[in-house]
Amino acid sequence: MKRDVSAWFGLRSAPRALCAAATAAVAALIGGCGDSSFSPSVPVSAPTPSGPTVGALISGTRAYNEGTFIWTDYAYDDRGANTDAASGGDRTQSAFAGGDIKYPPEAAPGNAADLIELQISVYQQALVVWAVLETLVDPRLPVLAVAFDTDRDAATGAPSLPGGRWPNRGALGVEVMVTVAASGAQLWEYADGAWTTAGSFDAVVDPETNLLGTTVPPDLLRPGRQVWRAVAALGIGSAAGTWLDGAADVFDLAFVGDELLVRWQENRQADILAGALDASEAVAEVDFGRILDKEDSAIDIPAGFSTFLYRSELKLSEGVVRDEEGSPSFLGPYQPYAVYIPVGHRYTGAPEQLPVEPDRPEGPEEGDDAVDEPPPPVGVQRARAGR
Ligand SMILES: [Ca+2]
Ligand SMILES: [Ca+2]
Ligand SMILES: [Ca+2]
Repeated sequence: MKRDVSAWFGLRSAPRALCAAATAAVAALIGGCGDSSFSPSVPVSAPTPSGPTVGALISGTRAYNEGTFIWTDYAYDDRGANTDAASGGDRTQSAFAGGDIKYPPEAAPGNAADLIELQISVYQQALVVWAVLETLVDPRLPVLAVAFDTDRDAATGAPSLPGGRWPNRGALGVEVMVTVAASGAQLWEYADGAWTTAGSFDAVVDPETNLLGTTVPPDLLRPGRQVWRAVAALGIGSAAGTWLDGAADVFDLAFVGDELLVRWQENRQADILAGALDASEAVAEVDFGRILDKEDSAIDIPAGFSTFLYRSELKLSEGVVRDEEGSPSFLGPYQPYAVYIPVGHRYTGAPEQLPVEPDRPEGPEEGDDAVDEPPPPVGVQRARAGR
């Protein structure tokens, strides 16, 4: 479902036919978008993921899943930059750690820019980007940017994303960026020290499935089988504008993993957003050859606690709502829970029997006839991860 948000942004999504015309015109202007055998055509639209998530939902992990590169984010880590760190507070202290950015009142019930899963795929040579959000009530709010360092050289391209709301430490080096909002999707290019828009096309922002995404017309950009470095940020739009023009905040990043099991697992992300940790910590390599080959990679998670996400079937109101005492209720469908992987075990995604060594009763020593037949193991059924 796509809603008219022209009252907010003063914009209206261009009709598909107009987008096609604009796309062809831009392609003719910029040229060199890929191999010369390709003819400009009407933009394609990849099917909307029905899941809407793909794969096991394990926070802080990357995987290739049968044609989709997936990043699974942490839930409720949409707390933006650690401004305490930026102002000299000790970020190793819990009082100062983590993000400090609050949603404005017009973003009620909050949690409006909380990435759960980012999916990158290819459909008929076109780059496809989908984001699943924890909360998507007002389609005017979320604004997603996925930027690519196409030459895998941080020294070339844009050092930062537009808007200045992420004062990153270390250059991102991104050449192109795809943005998705209810007002439409755009491809941006960085050249001669400035970002410019290379094309506008349709976006999906769906409060029913909590999905937002787009298919980039292949006339404008085609990843082929290249390996690109990627960075993705989620913020909001307001009546004054979006985070991409500096008028609102960035709340969440993709690809920042290895978070401690404290707060909302956003300490590293909040320091990256504050410029206290290097931006390269928020970059992932995306291998489009592995996507085209429909590779299904294993998720390697270390022994110890990992955060999994459970998608509730309950239809709640979403957002973070506080009662009269100020106690919050977290009403999005994706609920985090911790899973402990014992040392010596690997997560495979399949149900597993964990043998438990029973207390050996007093009795015959090993080698006696009575212990030749070992007792059956006590089975512990470990729940299948994800859905
Ligand atoms: Ca998140
Ligand atoms: Ca670059
Ligand atoms: Ca995040």
